[in-house]
This record gives sequence, C-alpha cells and structure tokens, in this order.
Amino acid sequence: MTNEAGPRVYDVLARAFIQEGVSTCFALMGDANMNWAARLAQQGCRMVYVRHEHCAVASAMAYARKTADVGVATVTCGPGLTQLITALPAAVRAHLPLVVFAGEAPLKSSWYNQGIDQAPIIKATGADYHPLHLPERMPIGIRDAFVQARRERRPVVVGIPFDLQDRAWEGPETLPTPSRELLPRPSPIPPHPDDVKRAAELVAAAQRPVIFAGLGAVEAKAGPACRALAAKIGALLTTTLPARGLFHDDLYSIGITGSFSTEVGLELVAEADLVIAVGASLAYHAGGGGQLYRKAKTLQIDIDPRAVRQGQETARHHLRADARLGVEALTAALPARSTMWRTEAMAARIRDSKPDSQVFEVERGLLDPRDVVEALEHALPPDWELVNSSGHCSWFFAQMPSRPQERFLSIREFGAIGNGSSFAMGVAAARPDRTVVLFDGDGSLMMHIQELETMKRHGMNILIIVMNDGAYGSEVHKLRSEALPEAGSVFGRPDFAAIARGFGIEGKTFTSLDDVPKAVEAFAKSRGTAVWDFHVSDKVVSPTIRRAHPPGKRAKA
Ligand SMILES: Cc1ncc(C[n+]2csc(CCOP(=O)(O)OP(=O)(O)O)c2C)c(N)n1
Ligand SMILES: [Mg+2]
Repeated sequence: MTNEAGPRVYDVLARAFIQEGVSTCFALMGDANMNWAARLAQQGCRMVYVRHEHCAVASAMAYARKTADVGVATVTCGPGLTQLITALPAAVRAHLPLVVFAGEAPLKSSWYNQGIDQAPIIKATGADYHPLHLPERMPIGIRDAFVQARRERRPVVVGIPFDLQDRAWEGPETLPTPSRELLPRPSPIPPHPDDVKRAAELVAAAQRPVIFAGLGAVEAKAGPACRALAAKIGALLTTTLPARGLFHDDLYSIGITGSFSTEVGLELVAEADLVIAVGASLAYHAGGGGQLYRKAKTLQIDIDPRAVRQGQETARHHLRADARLGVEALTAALPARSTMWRTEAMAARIRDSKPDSQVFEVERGLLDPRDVVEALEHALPPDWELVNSSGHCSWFFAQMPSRPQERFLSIREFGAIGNGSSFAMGVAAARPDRTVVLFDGDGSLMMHIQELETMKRHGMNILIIVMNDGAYGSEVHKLRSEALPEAGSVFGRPDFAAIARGFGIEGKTFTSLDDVPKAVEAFAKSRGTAVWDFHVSDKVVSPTIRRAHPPGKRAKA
C-alpha cells in the first residue's frame, strides 16, 4: 500500500477517506487528483470513472440522496474544478452532503497553466471550499470536511496542491477520529404542548384539511403518522415532488401538489381551508408561487418552521417538532370526526380521474407522452428504481401513481437539464442489485450523452426512457405561446437507438406502445444498459406550461 520509501501524503489522504467510511467515489482524473484516486481504489473504494466532472458531482448527489450518506467525488485542478459549477448549486439547494476532493495547482510553481483561484468559484455556488496546505493537518482537514458536510448538509470541496500530495508523509501515524463518531446524534424533537393545543384548535376549525408532506416527513418516517392523522380528521393527503409516492396506496391521496399537480389535485387543493405542511419547506414551486391554495390557512410542522421562503409567505401557523412526533401529538390531541371531504365519492373521483384530461391532436406515427407513461406504469416491475430528470416531459413522468416514494428520485433544485444520466448512475451505484429506470428528455440526454459509455463500462443496470419530441419542449411551447419563431428549439429526433448501439448498448425505437410489456420482460432478463426512444408528439402540452404560458400570452399582455 505504501511506497518503498515510506508513505506519501496522497497515501495517507486516501486512508483518511477510507477511514471516513467512503466506499464509492465518482471520479475523473488529472494530474492533481490521480495519485490519490489510484490509491483510494487500491484501498478498496469502488470508483465510478465518469466522462465529465459535472457528472461526477451530479452522480454523487443522487448517491447521497439514495444512501442518506455523504456523496464523494474527485476532480483535478483548474478545468476539472470549473466543470462543477452547474452541479454544486443544485446540491446546495437540495441540502445534499458531499465531499469533493479537488486537486490544486502546485504551490512550488511560479506559473501553472491550469491555475485559477478556485475558492471563489466554488463559494459562489453556495458550497464551501477549504484549501489544505499543511500536510500534517490534511487528515484533520478532511475529517472536518465530512463533519461540515454532514452537519450543514451541503457540499464541501477540499483543494490540495498536487506537489504537496506527492511529498513524503511526515505527520502522525494515526488518523483523526472519523466524523461519524464525533457528531452528536440528537433524538427527535417533541413539540411543546402549548403549540400542540393551538395547532389542534386550528385543525378542529377546518372543514377541508389537506396534509402536505415533504422530504422532511420521509426522513422522519412520518408517513404512517400522516395517514393516521388524515384518517382521524378527515383530511386528504398530498406530497411535494421529491416526496411523491409517500401515500401512493392511500385512497385519499391526491398525488403531488406544486407545479406537477394532477388536474383533480389542483381543483381539490384550491378548495382546501387548511394545509398542514409536514416536513415540507414550502418552496416556491410547491405552492405554485402562492397560487395553489389561496383559501387555506397554513400550519407548518417542522423542526425549522419558517414564515417566508423564496420570496413567498409560507405559513402563518407553526408547530416546531420532529415531523413524526409533531403529527402524532396533534393526532392525539384531536377527536375523530368525518368530513364531507373524505367520502367514498371523493375516493372514486380521485381514483377515476386521469392526471390530465385535455384532448390534443396527435400526428400519425407519434405517441402521446401521457400514453407512454401510462403504458410504462403498467409494465415496469414495482421494485425498479425510477429517476426523473428535467424538461417539459418531467411533468408526465412524475405521474405514476402506483410507485412508492422509496423507488423514486427527483432532484430539480437549480433547474438544470442534463442531469438525468448522472442521477441514474448515482442510484445505480447506491443500489447495484436493482434496475434503474431513467426518464429523460431528448435534449437533456444529449447534453451528457457520453455517460452511456460510463454506464456500459461499469455494467450498470439502467434502462433509459427518452421522451423524444425532437425539441427543447419547454422552449418550443413557450415560444409558440408568444408567437415567436421556434427554430432554435426544434432539432428533429436524434436516432437514440443508433447512438446507443454506437456505445455498445441496446437501443430501441418505439412508435407504438404494443411492444412495451414484452420489451420490459426481455430487459428484466437481460439487464445491462439500454436506451428506449419514444417518439412523442410536440403537440401535447403539459398543464404547467398551459397555465403559465397560455396561447397568445404576448397578445393578451
Ligand atoms: C443547463 C440548462 N440549460 C438550458 C436550460 C433551459 N431548458 C429548460 S428545459 C429545456 C429543454 C429540455 O429539452 P428535453 O430534455 O428534450 O425535454 P423536453 O422539454 O423537450 O421535454 C431547456 C433547454 C436549462 N434548464 N438548463
Ligand atoms: Mg425534448
């Protein structure tokens, strides 16, 4: 493990990561990180060698979400590091703990071609950056980066000049105590009885309450408590997009509330007189920019309740507590009752409605994206991991009501396209025993198409479903609504089946849905990586775009 002349600094730094329990690292090598990365691999860490640094960090993000652990990535200095600035803001906003090992230009050189002031670039994204320049203290610096990433739930980049990495190790023999052993393990916070009393009065006065759960409810395992509260007080259940599926098999679940609401969900939440937000931070899109439940009072149950967020007033009523304990205390404080809101007729209305009933003319030989999703919803085995990406098509892909929360990943903070392939790789690395299904748009997949090679090389079980409208759908629909030329957003349909075969993986084009069940069956047997290209019409416009960009928007304005 060590060189003949004794360990070098990079040997010890690799050990410091292993000591932190790191078992997977997403990497792209260069002069400033490759010695360390090679040693890390040698010491038993599984390396996923991607083809673009952005994808290293984006994969680590999905890995962190899926494993509830720190995601780890490594990049070289300068141009390796500058590739990260689209991924990091999303990780910051999604509260994902990451540690990135970045090289820095050698300190001994008076000039270095790849040198750039790395700290301000990284800090501008909201991530933190620690230059580690004293070899003996570097293991502590790494441990502290893990402490910070876990505690603050954000990305921390450590920058280490590669000439220092190459020095003989002259520091202590033993490594510092790892972050896990140091961090406090606080028990869930119970609510204050006065707050419970006030919240109970609010709930007792409501006729049409809705319980709205976010990822905080998922983390606190508050799902069953929310269902019990809903049953006791006659409430409907809904979730944010990332928490979708938490109530997937409840008769009174209206799916997602936010930009991805279903038709009936929108109607119902607009009628609500109380929204009980559980472990949900009430981000801008979750409340439709303040448009979705205007009649409702809002009670937020959260360990960190807030009145204002992302430019919106979020909740006037607050119950500070762990999501599960808060909901349980509220349930205990209330009598059982029935409401007009939670009846058999309501359950039937929810069950029998389509996510979107608008009728569109679809050209011959093309598919309606809503039919594609319905066919896949029926055909894909329930234990496959689903990953949603970005773009116009992500509305359709989010409408798969039978899928439970723990089999669905969506990270959309910062709103970038091009992350789908990385997110799928992160999930595949976290769950190598499972099959991962990525739902992506043609434009988004093209943005990092090189990662098909990574998937193939690492033998990942990833089925990529492309909703191929031959366009940047989001842009086309917006441009059309303003009667502007659409040329820069319409490219025609790339031949993904041929592209996939070029990368040595299976590719298939679908212009009919009849073959879907058989194809799924065959893929379940063969596994591996494949791209399925669904040719969909660009005439079908999602409800979100229809609301925000109605035809003739400019003329009306
Ligand atoms: C990195 C980045 N570049 C550009 C955009 C603007 N943008 C948003 S959606 C979109 C179109 C994505 O096209 P595609 O993946 O085919 O999905 P579709 O909208 O067609 O369903 C674009 C270009 C963005 N969000 N992120
Ligand atoms: Mg598209």
